Amino acid sequence: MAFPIISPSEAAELIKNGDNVGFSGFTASGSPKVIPTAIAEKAIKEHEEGRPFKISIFTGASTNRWADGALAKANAIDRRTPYQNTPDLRLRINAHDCHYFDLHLSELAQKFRYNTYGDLDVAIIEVAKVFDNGEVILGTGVGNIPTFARNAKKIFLELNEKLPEGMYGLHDIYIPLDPPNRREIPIFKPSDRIGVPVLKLDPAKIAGIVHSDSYDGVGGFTALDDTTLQIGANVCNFLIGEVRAGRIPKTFLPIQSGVGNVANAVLFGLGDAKELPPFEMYTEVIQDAVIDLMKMGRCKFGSTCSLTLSDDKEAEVLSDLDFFRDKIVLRPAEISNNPEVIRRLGVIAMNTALEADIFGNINSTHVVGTKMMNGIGGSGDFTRNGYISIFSCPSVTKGGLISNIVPMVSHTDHNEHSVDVIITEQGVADIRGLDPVQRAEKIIDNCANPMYRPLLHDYLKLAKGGQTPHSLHAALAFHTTFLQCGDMSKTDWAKYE
Ligand code: 0RQ
Repeated sequence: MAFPIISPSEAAELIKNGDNVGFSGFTASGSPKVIPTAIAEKAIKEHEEGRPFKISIFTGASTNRWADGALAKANAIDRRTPYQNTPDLRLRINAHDCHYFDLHLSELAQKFRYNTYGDLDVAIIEVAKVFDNGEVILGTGVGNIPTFARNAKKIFLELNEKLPEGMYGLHDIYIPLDPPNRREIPIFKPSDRIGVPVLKLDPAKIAGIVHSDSYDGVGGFTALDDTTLQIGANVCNFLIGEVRAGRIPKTFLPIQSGVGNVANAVLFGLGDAKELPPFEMYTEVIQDAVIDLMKMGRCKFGSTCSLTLSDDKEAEVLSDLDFFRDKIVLRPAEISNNPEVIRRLGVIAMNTALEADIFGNINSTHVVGTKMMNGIGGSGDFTRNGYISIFSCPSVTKGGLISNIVPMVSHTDHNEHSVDVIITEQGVADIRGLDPVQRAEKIIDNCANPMYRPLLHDYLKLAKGGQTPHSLHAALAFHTTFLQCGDMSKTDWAKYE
């Protein structure tokens, strides 16, 4: 069956104000590129002519500057979930121009299958190859597209010239049965394959194919510096200690790592930690550092939802697929992030905090408690279910004006019950088995920056009450002081005594 070849603007014309639209991909990887830009252009025109035009966008995770970026700039996004990271969309969300709801990434597909958010009008899918029977080879990120494609009334494909047909075999497409008929998801090691290498679409739904020709446009990482290198080294030393003590088997356990500069530095550190055996990953994103670790033989296998690579690294992988094909599997988000599988495999979960409090609660999403940064992403899926759950971050931000260790987090994403270890460049606080006050002493002494340690100890003296002492009056004083004068270190406890 020959599918119509259309232009991005012809596709955009078929998308209506108020539509629910599902995008392929996970992070910028595998996200559509040209149709969203055309939708944004249409939105600008509609707005100029006085007509409303906004769509709701459902994804695997964040997307890219041509999708979230362009559509946010055009103020064309009504509802959005589950994770985002473009500056323009962040601005729209915090200005309430866009109704964003943050969700654990593993949950969206099932919620769609039960119609929680209404019908899906359109799915836009980036592909490497379209077969005449409607089967497609997906791109560098899978996300929730198997479910979106099943539910959508109409499908547009973006056939990206940069993606070689040799990607065949990287993907493992599987949709579980839903409750009450759900069976075990039969993954017993990261490399187990349980599905099929192609996504089968209903040919009758394919409304058109649009050509595109660009890499994913993943932003580069900030160069490693003394702080991030030290965080990486501290994480590795902690893991080595766990293996020596027999709390992690000598054969090691699969690793998950979040996204961002800190996560990249932690992965870089694993390359040098030769006392740790070559390891496998059961994770949601594979960043540049992992590709280097695979080439060095340090990372043996990666199960992931996406290859979140800078353009140069993406080109390197796509031109050497024979090397990578037996080392990588790309899965849908509800499988890469599946709590059942994460718990079964004993995944070592490593995610990044904006701030941690002295009792072990984590804020990963809200700057000073109110401004959405990116979203929880998969950090909750992995943290709650990991064998060991680690959070890392620098001890201070903005040259020391912000302490990332605070008396009470200004927003809670991960609570003390799920967090095992907090790591900064200052050191490691293993808080397993400690009561709240013991945890506080350890986090302050081992993780807080020396310039903030006296203030944090003084807070503990001020704090009163039961098992978890607090001064509810003073608990957010670091944040209110920062909002008043731009420097948390100016916090004055005398005002709260
Ligand atoms: O801001 O860019 O203006 O300088 O936050 O901070 O140190 O570069 O760290 O790139 O690793 O991102 C938590 C945001 C960290 C990310 C977060 C400011 C800081 C800087 C970024 P600038 P860094 P990273 C994977 C799983 C979500 C949860 C998760 C994230 C910017 O890792 O989104 O892990 N995680 N999900 O200056 C105010 C503080 C701050 C602060 C840092 N305490 N207060 N600003 N910043 N700490 C994702 C997926 O599932 C796909």
